Amino acid sequence: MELFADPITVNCRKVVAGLKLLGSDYTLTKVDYFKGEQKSDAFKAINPNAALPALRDGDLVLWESNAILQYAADKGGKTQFYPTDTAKRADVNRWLLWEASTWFPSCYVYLVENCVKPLLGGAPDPAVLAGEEERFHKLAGILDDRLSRRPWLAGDGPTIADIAVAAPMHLHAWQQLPLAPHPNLARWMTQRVEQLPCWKATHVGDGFKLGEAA
Ligand SMILES: N[C@@H](CCC(=O)N[C@@H](CS)C(=O)NCC(=O)O)C(=O)O
Repeated sequence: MELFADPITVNCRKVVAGLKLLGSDYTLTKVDYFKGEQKSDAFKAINPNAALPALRDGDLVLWESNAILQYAADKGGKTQFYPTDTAKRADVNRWLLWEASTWFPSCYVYLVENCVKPLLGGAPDPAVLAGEEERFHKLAGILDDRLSRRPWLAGDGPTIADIAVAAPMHLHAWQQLPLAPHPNLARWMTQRVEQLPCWKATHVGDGFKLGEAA
């Protein structure tokens, strides 16, 4: 499998960490996000959305990070991380869909305002951040409630759902995500997800610096 990605971005880090969790065999072809290489004609022939990541496996060309995780898990027969039991799989699928449609867009506001804008010489817009607060706390509250009763989002161990939902908050300190009212969510992130070898190996630090976590 050939993965086209820039491991500093949310959805690429998600897939790189997920493939490591799954033990998948793949090669990484770097597409430089900040150089805008995802917008090149060559890359748009692979993903017409001009967005990262994408995967090629023989004749299959796949985009959408969560679809890539589902495919890699099924291909490798990794039922521990993506169960085949109908109800358990539906539970994981629910979190994958919710992450892409609902959770990522909310966390992304904090990433753009508090990380990307200052890095490019701008400043966060307090009105934009204030406007996101209510939605963020509603969504974080859903996760916090779920994680008050279980160590991982779905099942007794980590699944691709944990990797997917953690990715949009991967820079939570630099993003200044308001996690204080959500202790179960914060604990899951810092004491569960961030302790996984696949997460440590794909560490992204402030300033979008790559390198193994301390
Ligand atoms: N739903 C897509 C979202 C992909 C996406 O938005 N990727 C970002 C990087 S995390 C991107 O490349 N955006 C294009 C751009 O900003 O030019 C997925 O999960 O793969």
